[in-house]
Order: sequence, then structure tokens, then C-alpha cells
Amino acid sequence: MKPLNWHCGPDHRFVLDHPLVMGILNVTPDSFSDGGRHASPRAATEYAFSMIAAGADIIDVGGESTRPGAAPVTDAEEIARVLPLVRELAAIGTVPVSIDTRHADVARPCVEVGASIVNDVSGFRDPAMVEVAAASDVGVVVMHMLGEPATMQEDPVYEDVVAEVAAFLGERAEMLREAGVARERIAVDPGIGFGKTTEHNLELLRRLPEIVALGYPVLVGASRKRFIGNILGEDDTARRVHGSVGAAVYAMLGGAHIVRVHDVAETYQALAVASAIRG
Ligand code: HH2
Repeated sequence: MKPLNWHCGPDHRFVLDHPLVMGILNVTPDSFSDGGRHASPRAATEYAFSMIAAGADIIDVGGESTRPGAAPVTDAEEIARVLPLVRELAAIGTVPVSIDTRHADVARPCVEVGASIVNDVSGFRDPAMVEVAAASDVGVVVMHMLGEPATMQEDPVYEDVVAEVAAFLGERAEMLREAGVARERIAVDPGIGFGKTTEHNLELLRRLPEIVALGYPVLVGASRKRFIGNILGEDDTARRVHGSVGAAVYAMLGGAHIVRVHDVAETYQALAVASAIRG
């Protein structure tokens, strides 16, 4: 079968015949795993370089934590956190820069300064976000989230989580295409941990081929998340690395094309070996 392509702006075209690693760079005080870690712009840039050296294919910059209970951030504050970094990394141009935001007024200037991907955890619910995508040539990540970050973990209920998530992603992708976003630009993401219990997350990973069957590149972000802590009885997110690598390899074998991770070196190695064995 021919590999899928993913077009991310004028300069980046991925042929998805091997798994891509998206390295996470949160410039927030309160992200659940790396919050407060990259306090100065210089520290953040250096960390991005270290992820690229370790095998990252994409850097995903985020300025708003979406963990339950995170403090709200104004667009101005989010822009102040992410824009200088996006501009600098995009100008260097080694790998595409993704902007992880739900807000059109943040996504728009980031695209203007060279972001190649818009990663929206709310699945392009806001028509203004659809406009930003349609008016540009960037890649988009459409993620499934049940409800809103503040309340999404309060007893999420599905009849069939995989069928419902797949239907949502298929509909959102179709809506983006009707708005003028080319098929080759769209990737989908089941949204591990976004309005899902541990059992829902496991079911989504187990039945990932049903999401892959939609025919779009599939991104999975399981890194260091609570369900891994629950399986391992591990509260410390820094001690969930090996469990996260296990989830990334499982996702790849289920057909994921891109994994979004905190631990690039560890994940890159595991995926390179698993991918070589798969052939
Ligand atoms: N998960 C988080 C943030 N953005 N984007 C996609 N496409 N998929 C994900 O699973 C995903 C995401 C949450 O993780 P993190 O950025 O580490 O934490 P926080 O939201 O606290 O900043």
C-alpha cells in the first residue's frame, strides 16, 4: 500500500513510511509534565535543539496547559509565551514547528511567522480556527476532546468510545475539507486523556486501526499521561518514561504515523528498532 503524505506548509512534505516523533515544548508555568521547565526563551530554544538532535521530526510549541484545573490564559499571554519561540525555530527551519492552540488569535500570528502545523485539541470547533487553516497551507491536527478541559475528566461516558471518536474525527476532517483544507494537510488524533477514563484510553489504543481506517495520518499523544501512571501506580510524571515508550511502540504497531512525546531520544530509539523489525 502506498504510504500517506502529510503536507505541512510550503517547506515540509512528509511521506509517512516511518513513524514521526513530535517533541513537546510547553512554555507554560503549569503543564502537567514539563510546566515551568523552560523558563527563559534561551532554555526553550536549547531544549528544542536537543530534541531535534535526539530525533524529533516536529517541535510542538504550547502556551496553554489543557490539563484539568489549569489556570485560564488570555490570548495575549499565550501569544507572548509562544510567538518569539515559534518565530525563532521556524526561521532556523530544521524541522517544522507546530503550534498547539485552540485559539485563532494565537494560531494566526504563529502561522504568519512560520509555524507549519496547527494542532488544535478542540478539533477545530471554533469557526475562526477553520478560517485560519483554510487561509493558509499548514498541516492541521484535528483532535477529539469530550467537552472542555476544566470538566472533561468528570465521569466521561461513551457507548462505544472508538466508534464515537472515529465518527467525530471523520466529520471534522470532512468539514475542514469542505472549508478548503486539502486532504493531504489533515491528520487526526483520538485525544488520549481528553475526556477519557483509563479504560477508554486503552480501548482507543487497542482498536487504533479503526481510527487509521479513516485514511488520514494518525497522531497519538500518550506520553506520561495519567492512564500510564494508573497502570504503573506512578504519580511522578518523570517516572512514566518507559511506560510511555511502551505506549508509543504499541500505537505505532497499531498504525499511528506520528507520536507526540516528552522523551524524544527514548521514543525515537524504540520506534526505530520496532520499525526496522516490522520491515
Ligand atoms: N496532549 C496534550 C496537549 N496537546 N495535542 C495533541 N494533538 N494530542 C495530544 O494528546 C495532546 C496535545 C496534553 O499534554 P501536555 O502538552 O504535555 O500537557 P498540558 O496540556 O498540561 O500542557
